[in-house]
Amino acid sequence: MDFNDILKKFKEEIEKIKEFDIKEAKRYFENLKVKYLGRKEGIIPNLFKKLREVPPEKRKEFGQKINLIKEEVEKALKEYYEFLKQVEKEEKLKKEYVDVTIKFKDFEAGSLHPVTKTLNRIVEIFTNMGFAIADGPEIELDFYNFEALNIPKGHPAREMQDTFYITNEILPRTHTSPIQIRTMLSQKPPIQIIAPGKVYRRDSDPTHTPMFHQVEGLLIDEKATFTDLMGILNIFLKEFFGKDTKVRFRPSYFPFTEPSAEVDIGCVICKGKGCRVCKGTGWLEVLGCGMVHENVLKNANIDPEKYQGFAFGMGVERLTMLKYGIDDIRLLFENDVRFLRQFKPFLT
Ligand code: 2NL
Repeated sequence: MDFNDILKKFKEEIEKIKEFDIKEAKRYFENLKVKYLGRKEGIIPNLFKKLREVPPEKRKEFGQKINLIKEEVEKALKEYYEFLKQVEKEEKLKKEYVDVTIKFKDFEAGSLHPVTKTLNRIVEIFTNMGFAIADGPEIELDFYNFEALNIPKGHPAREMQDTFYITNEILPRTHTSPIQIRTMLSQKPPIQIIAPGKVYRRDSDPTHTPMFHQVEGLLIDEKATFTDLMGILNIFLKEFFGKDTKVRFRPSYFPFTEPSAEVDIGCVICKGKGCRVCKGTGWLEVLGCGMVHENVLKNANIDPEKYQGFAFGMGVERLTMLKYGIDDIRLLFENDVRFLRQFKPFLT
């Protein structure tokens, strides 16, 4: 048995690996490894087994030679293993590259929901005038939603605003006013905030949904007058509906403001001539407002001798409907893409 023949044969065999594709080469490599080094029948382990039959005086030399072959074989296998790994990696890179120039299916850009757009625009106009944004919980206590706002138990306004009571004391807020009560109780005047958010009322018809959005505003200072309120709302409405918009204030009543007013704009549909939308009056109601009632100031720990304030409130869905000429509020909640597609960014 010539050891050099074994080594020569092995080198020939492993060299052949280059003739195969990577999958076959890997299998061939494993077989070769078993053939030469396999513990049970491998050529080299078998040589070690034969060591016993070798005369003792030659055993050392024989053993050293086998070890040498073993080292050579192991070294070559290791090199080819690295080689296979490299080839495999390159093949994978070739096959799995990412084509960043690939042409894909045309897609349609989405757009913000019209109510979101209106809300964003309202917030933008008031923050530009120095109002900060305030937030609060949607599930409220009776105190913040009614009691503090001068709407005691048994007051007809509690019946007017049909409420989804959870318990006697806990309810989803029916307006965002409780945000302002909480702000007055936690901050010192001057206060100048808007309170946007979802509100809940038991109401459902072409102009009412059980959940809708409101933005209320509140300004408290040593000198805050009804004229300031009129000026701010006049600017807001001309910014929102256009600079030629007509604005008028009508005396009204809210339990939380005194005096109170409702604000109309010239009908956006008929420009004041009278139509179905404005019911022939030429005017559309868009806002409620007033000077904060002194009972409300007291409930919020603000001294009515030192401070005055004004407040206002508006429905975001209502403003959206008027601005875009939508006649049924439910269109804003159905999310029919044929409707929503009409509010692409370029339509503002
Ligand atoms: C409307 C009317 C209004 C207020 C909301 C308010 C809040 C506090 C104190 C006093 Cl904390 N008032 N809010 C005042 C007047 C009218 O909303 O028609 N909303 C849709």
